[in-house]
Amino acid sequence: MIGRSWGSTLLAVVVTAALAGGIPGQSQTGPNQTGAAQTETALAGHDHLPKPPSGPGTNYAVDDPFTAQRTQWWRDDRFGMFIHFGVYSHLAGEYRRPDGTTCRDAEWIKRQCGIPQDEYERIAARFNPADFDADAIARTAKEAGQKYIVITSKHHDGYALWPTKVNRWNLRDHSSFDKRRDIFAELKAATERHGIKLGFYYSIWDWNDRDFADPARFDTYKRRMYAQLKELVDRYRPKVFWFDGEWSTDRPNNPWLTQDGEGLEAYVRALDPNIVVNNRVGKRRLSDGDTGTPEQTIPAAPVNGQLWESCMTINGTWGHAAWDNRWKSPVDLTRNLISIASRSGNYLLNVGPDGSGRIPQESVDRLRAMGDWLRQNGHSDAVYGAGTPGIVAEPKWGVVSRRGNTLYASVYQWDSSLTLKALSPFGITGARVLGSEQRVDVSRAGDTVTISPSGQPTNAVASVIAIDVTPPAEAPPGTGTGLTGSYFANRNGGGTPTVSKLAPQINFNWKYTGSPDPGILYSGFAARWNGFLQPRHTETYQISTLTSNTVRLWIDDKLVIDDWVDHGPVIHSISVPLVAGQRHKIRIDVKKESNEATAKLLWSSPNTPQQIVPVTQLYPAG
Ligand code: JFZ
Repeated sequence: MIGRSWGSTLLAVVVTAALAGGIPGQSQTGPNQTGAAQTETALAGHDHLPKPPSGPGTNYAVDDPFTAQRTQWWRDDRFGMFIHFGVYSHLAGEYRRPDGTTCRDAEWIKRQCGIPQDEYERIAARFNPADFDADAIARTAKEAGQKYIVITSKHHDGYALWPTKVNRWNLRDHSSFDKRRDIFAELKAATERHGIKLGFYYSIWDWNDRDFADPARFDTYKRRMYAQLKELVDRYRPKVFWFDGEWSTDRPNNPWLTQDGEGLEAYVRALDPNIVVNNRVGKRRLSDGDTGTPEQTIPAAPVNGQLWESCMTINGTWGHAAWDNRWKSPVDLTRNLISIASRSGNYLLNVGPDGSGRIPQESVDRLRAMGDWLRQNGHSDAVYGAGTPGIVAEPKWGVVSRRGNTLYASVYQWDSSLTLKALSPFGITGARVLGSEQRVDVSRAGDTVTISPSGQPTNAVASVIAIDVTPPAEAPPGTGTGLTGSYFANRNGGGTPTVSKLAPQINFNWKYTGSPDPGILYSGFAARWNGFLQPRHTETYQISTLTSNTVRLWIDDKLVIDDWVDHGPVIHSISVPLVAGQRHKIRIDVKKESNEATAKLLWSSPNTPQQIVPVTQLYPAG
């Protein structure tokens, strides 16, 4: 993540420096208490926070996010609105120092421009988003085709946008805003009215809390954070928690560790098991949370091993900056959305309301243009509920998404002859240009499919050609019950297994404190799975292991993945041609020596979006 383009040289330099820090003992101490006084009484009401499971026998993998009912909406919706809003919005991106010089930034302005705490608190005291119109925001999202909203509940400056009882550093207790108003309650009601889901960004890194940077007092901070998250869940029932600020840095020092992520993720799931959690809950690894968070960038292909969502600015900054006129064009923004959907990702597109609470008109205009494209000719079918095509490669002239057995070719560079490379055999029963009566001819030679539209493009952003396909019949679901699991209370998998039991799926996230069985300590163990794997399609599968520590995978007695050196969470993938219905011998060995343990077995194929290998396709040994 580090060093990715921000579209702003200034920010890039600044943030890289910030992230490269993390030198202990360099944490800034400042007069940071006045407006933020966390009294012990404030915590008194939060003594009974949920206690998530942990310890031997715990598997933190709650389900397969690729296929779970819980994540279905998120996988279908594809397009969300990110909102960065807070005290910094009031400055509109510019701080005038007492000596008359100015400094520019956005949501990092307090830190990057060195605004003293007492001064930032005076600025907060003037913050008055009186024009915050939740209904208008929800309508703007709706008209754009955005299906969910993720708003900053607390950014790095620690300022809460809801009336938290944990401290007074919030919009009700420290602002010029109407004390009777609660903008999150307003947004919750408005999003519900318009059928939009609501989620919260929450920064772990906190520049304000006096206990944050002190490792000795960090647990006290964590309790406050837990209490705030419980408030957000109890009051507003969010569908998403989008964590941030999990990285190691200084000024103030960030003591957050992967161990803390284990606890936080389990805690959030204990608050509400249906919440979709991003990977910054831990340390942005494939084993953290449900969703990957590429920032200001679009992956060239589906992310291997995790659901994903690209978050991007609509200009160049997250928080409102009046000077930032680097507005992306509606064409680029719309194509970003289509391209992301064609790679099975989501697009979380940011707006930064100004200090009065209004989304800048330039943003509203661009969002409306995106909605116009989606509404026109039924283009939305190429996006919602659509994902990677699998059976064709991404062409040069645009992108192709797939929903069921229809391919949607979104053409950026129109031509009377458009070729597609087939990655597996399929038939074609028809093709049409959405919003046009023109004839579309389809011909094929080897693995090249040529689509020849007879007329003009229908849209300058992207014209969509729908192609109905018939992939070869798949085998019916198997009758499998899982692999035979052998679990050893030693690190080399020697001797008689301590525990033997069926593993319906290989979908384990034991992390630090969990283990395969209450009788097996997390300090070190080994696991082995034996049995048979049964594909449903005759095609080349990609089989992947996502593991921490070490892994070996054999298919048909052939060692195909061999990583016996202690490692962090990594994914290894191999390609194997398989035959529908045939059973292939499979064996997986993992061991845990220290740190975390994860063991997942995934597959994908041209006609199988990536998923944890389902139980019906796994059979026990013998
Ligand atoms: C983080 C925040 O700092 C930023 O203000 C914004 O909220 C964004 C969505 O998320 O930005 C980051 C975090 C980490 C890196 C870059 C930007 N990084 O590791 O390079």
